[in-house]
Amino acid sequence: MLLADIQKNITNGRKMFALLVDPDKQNEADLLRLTEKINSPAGPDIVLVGGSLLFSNIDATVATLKRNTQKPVVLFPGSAMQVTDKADGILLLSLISGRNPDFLIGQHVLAAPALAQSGIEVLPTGYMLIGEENYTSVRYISNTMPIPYNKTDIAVATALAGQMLGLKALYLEGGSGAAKPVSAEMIAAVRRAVSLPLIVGGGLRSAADVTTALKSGADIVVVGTSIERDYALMDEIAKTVKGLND
Ligand code: 1GP
Repeated sequence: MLLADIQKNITNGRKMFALLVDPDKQNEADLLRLTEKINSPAGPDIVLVGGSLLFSNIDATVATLKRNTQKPVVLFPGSAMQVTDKADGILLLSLISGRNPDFLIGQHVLAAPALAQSGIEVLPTGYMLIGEENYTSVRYISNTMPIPYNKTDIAVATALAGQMLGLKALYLEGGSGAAKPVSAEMIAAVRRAVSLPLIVGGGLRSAADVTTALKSGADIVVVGTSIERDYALMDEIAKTVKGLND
């Protein structure tokens, strides 16, 4: 139970770490090496799978992960094509920072019949793209303008609207491989404004970045690119999150 577990952790003051696996960046051998680390005591709490644009088959990646770990494997889809019933759940992302109807509701309509049949847990998530300094893949593919990096008031109003619309979680996205993560100020302001579980990712490269995001009010941090480059960073980040929880 993804949402129930997240809410329980929040109630207990326990922060979470999600590893993002991009199926294009990990071959079968990489995935097996990665799952050893995922299963270690210093592994992540959740494994997210997805990307803005995929060349490889998400189904195969999820199947390999599910065969090799007990950790929840959750879809983080770039489009309706990235759906498989092999996962434990899905962040059903509505790109509420943008004004592209396809990513607000269109892709969801396409995915809904398969999701209804799959029985996997659906977590309706308000997805907010933040930043203005570089063109990330998600910005190009979604054809939306992100909320400017320093416009905290717009981020707060967007988060509030997402909560009022009944979404169950919010994701502040700096963009995969972003030069700088979402600012501590913006995370803290959104945290003060809404009570929903708050996920923060994009451009988190170190234990220090993760600590800043969590201390500012994130409930879950997502790290992908930096761990793809250096698997050892996973231990460091997991230990940091654990240290904050002890
Ligand atoms: C991207 O938030 C995730 O959608 C993770 O970002 O790849 O920069 O860690 P990174």
